[in-house]
Amino acid sequence: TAAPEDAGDVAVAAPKPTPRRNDSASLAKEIAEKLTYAIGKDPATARRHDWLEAVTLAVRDRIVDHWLASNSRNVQSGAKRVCYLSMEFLIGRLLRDAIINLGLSEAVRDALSAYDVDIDLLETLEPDAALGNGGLGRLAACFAESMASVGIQGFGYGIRYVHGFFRQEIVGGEQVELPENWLAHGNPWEFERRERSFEIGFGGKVTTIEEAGKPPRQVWRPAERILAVAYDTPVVGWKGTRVNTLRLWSAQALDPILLDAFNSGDHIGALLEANRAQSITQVLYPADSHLAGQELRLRQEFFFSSASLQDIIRHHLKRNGGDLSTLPDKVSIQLNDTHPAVSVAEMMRLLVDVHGLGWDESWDITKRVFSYTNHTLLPEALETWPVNLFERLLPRQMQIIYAINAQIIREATQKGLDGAKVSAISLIDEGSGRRVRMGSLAFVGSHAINGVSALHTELMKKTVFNQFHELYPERIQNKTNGVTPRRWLLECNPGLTDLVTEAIGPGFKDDITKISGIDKLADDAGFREKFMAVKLANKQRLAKTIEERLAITVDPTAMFDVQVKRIHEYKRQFLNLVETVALYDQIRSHPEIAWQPRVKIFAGKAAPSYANAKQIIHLANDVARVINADPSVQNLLKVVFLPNYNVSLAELIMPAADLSEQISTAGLEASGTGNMKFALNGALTIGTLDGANVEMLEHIGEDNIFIFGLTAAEVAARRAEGQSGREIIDASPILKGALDSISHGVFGEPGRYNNLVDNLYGNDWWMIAADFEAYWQTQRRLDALWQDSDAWGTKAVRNTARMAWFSSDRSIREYAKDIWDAPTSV
Ligand code: NBX
Repeated sequence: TAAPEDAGDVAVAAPKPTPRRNDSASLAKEIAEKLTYAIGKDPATARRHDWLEAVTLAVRDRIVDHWLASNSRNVQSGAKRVCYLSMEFLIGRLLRDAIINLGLSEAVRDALSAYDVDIDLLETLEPDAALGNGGLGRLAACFAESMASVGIQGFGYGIRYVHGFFRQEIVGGEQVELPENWLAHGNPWEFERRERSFEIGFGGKVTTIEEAGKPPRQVWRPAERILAVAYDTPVVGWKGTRVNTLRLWSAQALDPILLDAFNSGDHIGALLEANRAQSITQVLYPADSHLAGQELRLRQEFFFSSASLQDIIRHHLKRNGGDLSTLPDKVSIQLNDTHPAVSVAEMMRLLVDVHGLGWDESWDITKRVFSYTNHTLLPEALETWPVNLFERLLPRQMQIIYAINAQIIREATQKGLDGAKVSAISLIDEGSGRRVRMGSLAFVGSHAINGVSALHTELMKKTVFNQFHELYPERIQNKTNGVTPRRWLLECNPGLTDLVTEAIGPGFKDDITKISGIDKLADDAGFREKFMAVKLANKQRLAKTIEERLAITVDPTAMFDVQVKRIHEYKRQFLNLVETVALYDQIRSHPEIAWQPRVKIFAGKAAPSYANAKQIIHLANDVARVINADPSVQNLLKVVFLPNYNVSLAELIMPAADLSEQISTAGLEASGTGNMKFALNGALTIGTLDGANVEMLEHIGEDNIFIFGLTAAEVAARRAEGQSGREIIDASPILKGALDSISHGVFGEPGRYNNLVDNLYGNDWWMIAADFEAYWQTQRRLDALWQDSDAWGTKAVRNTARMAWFSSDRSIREYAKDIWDAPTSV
């Protein structure tokens, strides 16, 4: 089906167009031309959306110049390709990212000012590409950008969801989920590649073919076949030196027309078939912490895995004289969590059944090609699929999984493992109905398995993958997460970027480690004042948004205390809310204390089926409503829940935070990446010794970060003892008072929050009662610090100065060196 991307079927020596020029006059002229000839609008009557599209198309032309150049460099260098397989790419808006990375900010601004059009305003009209749930999806987006920026031949593979992560509205204090429709006005960033499409099968039978003189072969004859069509989006790296490709697959009926003819007389039936095919890529599953378990989800996983592998193999065969034995030298495939783990079985099927390689050689190739990143230890989030569902949908892949399992168990028994240990490494969980363990499949099919922070990696070795680690001690390694400093500093915080440039020159934009140059300025009163003035301006900008969206007036000089992330019990927004209520009580009963004005800002989405998380959102809104209406605390405490948290809102919030809440129950947050974005933008962190907070402490220094609470080991010990929260609550009047007002109806009907509160009296699983006192005291230390604005400012500057290590460029270079063996700077 596929035509090669570098050689068309008509070879014409057409003149090469001259690359686009980057001066504002050329841009202005082209933007007007796009408006007229690509969009068909008269500049005199064009709407803002038309201008946005015209600017996007003009910028896109410049991207395409770099893209084609990168692609032909790829062909010439033959350097190793890194394929990042992820169900989610939470990329957000792309226009500003492209403009900054191409160095076009000034030129675009000037070009548009000639027409009296404001680029900042246009940028806000672009819809967010919300093809992800949270940290995992955003990490994939940061990594894609970093791969282009550090010069890796990177390929992102994922799904082109028609509907991304749902839009959240708050109605009567509660979350309401509405469909998201990012493609409603078309998507100028994507290029449909109809010629790049692959058949994907489901169901059917496996038959054994016996031919004289040949070993028997297995042939899978799927009952259902659909088409995966590629949509390519360019990924622009820093300075545009390299433009990589994000290839997202869309499901289509194999042949809608034929189908139509086949069903002649039954047009409706034929269209239903087409719809059924398309349904695979209609919507992103919005659950980030427990498995959806639906058949459609497994279909999505297989669909994009199979399409990506077929594409990778096709490309390799074309470039390498049809020799698959060299695949591991030329390609690395990173599995982003277990969502693409079925790839291990599908790769084996493609190598053995389709390309005729032997089993052992195929297994060796598979292990050398794949590596796998784990993002969670939460047992309820570990993916498993019922064997019977798997077998019905993917009969050949299930056979292969059994064969791999037999081989692994043989290896283990040879190494002397006994019964219980063997069942721990089995790919089939025999416990609660037979289920395929996707984490185990990903593990055995990979040469490297990584966690996303030092602590998380150590816990992986001790818990979920304990037995595997004993068997294969060299496989697990750590790769601490990072965030791209382009989006999370240069783009979202132009004020701070200009200030740093003025102070130490622009070199930190090319190499973020140079930002440590401002460390010595932390004690310079003049610099500190400018730094805090930038912060204040960012806070004013956020205050304006809060006023516009919620009609709540907040004082930009108050401490902005922020917790934004997915809503989850382990992330403990509830702990923050209990502290908020306690503070509210204390402010009213102790007017003699020098309370510091605070604005508590929350945002985040709950999985639609996660009742407790939805209760936490309800409580946040109830608490906000009551406190904001109480004149007795007016200037000292405000509470804000900003609806519909997404990448764009994060870009507004991160630069405006004074205090970053990273307060998960220790041992449960694999890494966190919001923690990094806040600190890079000069917020101080209040946090537990969890995930990457541990490493942030090492880099930022203990004087500049506020750590409290139980350690992961202490949490594990307490859980084992099954300690209840009752004693702690009864001994703490402040905590007890807050919990009483929450359950007795101060913030909504009495009893509404009984479930949340009763849990604390019971086994306090998330250690909210256990950590409350330490959290409360640490917050009061922060109150004291806030009064000393010089001391606060010094710490804020040091945070920005010392966060460079948490750049995703560093993470990606580590992956390239230790896991992929792929060159950088190509
Ligand atoms: O991945 C997150 C972790 O919770 C963070 O600690 C970590 O920083 C981040 C990047 O490594 N995990 C996450 O976001 N998971 C999901 O979004 C998810 C989505 C679908 C699903 C399971 C988890 N089925």
